Amino acid sequence: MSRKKGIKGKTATSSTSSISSGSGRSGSPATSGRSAGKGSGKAARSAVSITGQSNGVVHPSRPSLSCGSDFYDIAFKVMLVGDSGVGKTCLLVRFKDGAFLAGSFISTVGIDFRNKVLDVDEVMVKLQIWDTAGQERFRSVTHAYYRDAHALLLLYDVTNKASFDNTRAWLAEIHEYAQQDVVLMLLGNKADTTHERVVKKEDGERLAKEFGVPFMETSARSGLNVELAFTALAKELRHRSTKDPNDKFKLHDYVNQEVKGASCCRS
Ligand SMILES: Nc1nc2c(ncn2[C@@H]2O[C@H](COP(=O)(O)OP(=O)(O)O)[C@@H](O)[C@H]2O)c(=O)[nH]1
Ligand SMILES: [Mg+2]
Repeated sequence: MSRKKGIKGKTATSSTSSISSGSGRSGSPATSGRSAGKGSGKAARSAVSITGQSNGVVHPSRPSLSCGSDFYDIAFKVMLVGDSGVGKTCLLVRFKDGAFLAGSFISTVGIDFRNKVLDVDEVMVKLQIWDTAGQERFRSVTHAYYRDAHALLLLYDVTNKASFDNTRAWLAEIHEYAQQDVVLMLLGNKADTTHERVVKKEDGERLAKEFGVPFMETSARSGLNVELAFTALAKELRHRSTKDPNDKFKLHDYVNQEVKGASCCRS
């Protein structure tokens, strides 16, 4: 296992599992196994000794690493991909800040990355979530973008059939450039819409089945399943990192169970 570095960031608390977060507009990720030598967080790095490296997962010695108000045990890079306008930036902002940003400003600008730390079974998991900052409009997302990703969220917009159809092209890119064991999930965003919807939930489910990936519909506007999508990724990454053969966590089962649970209780 490897060690990580601290994060620049400010404290933020969200409804369920997250405890802190930070954000950035530039620079390397705070941590990643492959890039353990680069990036920010020099202060924390110098204060904690490196214990080892494994599959891009960074493990500090206990107690948890601290840099400013951030504490975490392991860190991962998550990337958001999908056509321009599907809601990637809004999803990230909703997850990190609990807010919905309407309008065109956010879609033209985008952000680089945001950090958020989740408590997963008493392990503090830092997700460094990367947005594409607009490159996807020109299909110019660099291949290097995929390379260090531990997890990818592939989004389409349920009101935009082309964005749904284009998930195949995105998946081809992912298969070509991402790490083989990257954690992947398909999200049908803008599930809050009614009249504008053109992609049925069943279509998304069918496609996800064909891809062999977990699926859920989300809404950055209402918050539907946003926390769940990121928490599911964090759980999968955290369980993978333990390398415990008795660890029976299954991302598909977890997502199906949680999505079913949420819809059964909605009136
Ligand atoms: N109704 C609805 N609109 C959304 C949702 N998410 C994003 N949008 C809108 O879709 C547009 C594009 O969102 P943005 O996050 O910029 O997409 P990106 O290009 O994939 O980053 C903006 O006008 C958002 O307000 C959602 O969940 N529901
Ligand atoms: Mg964007």
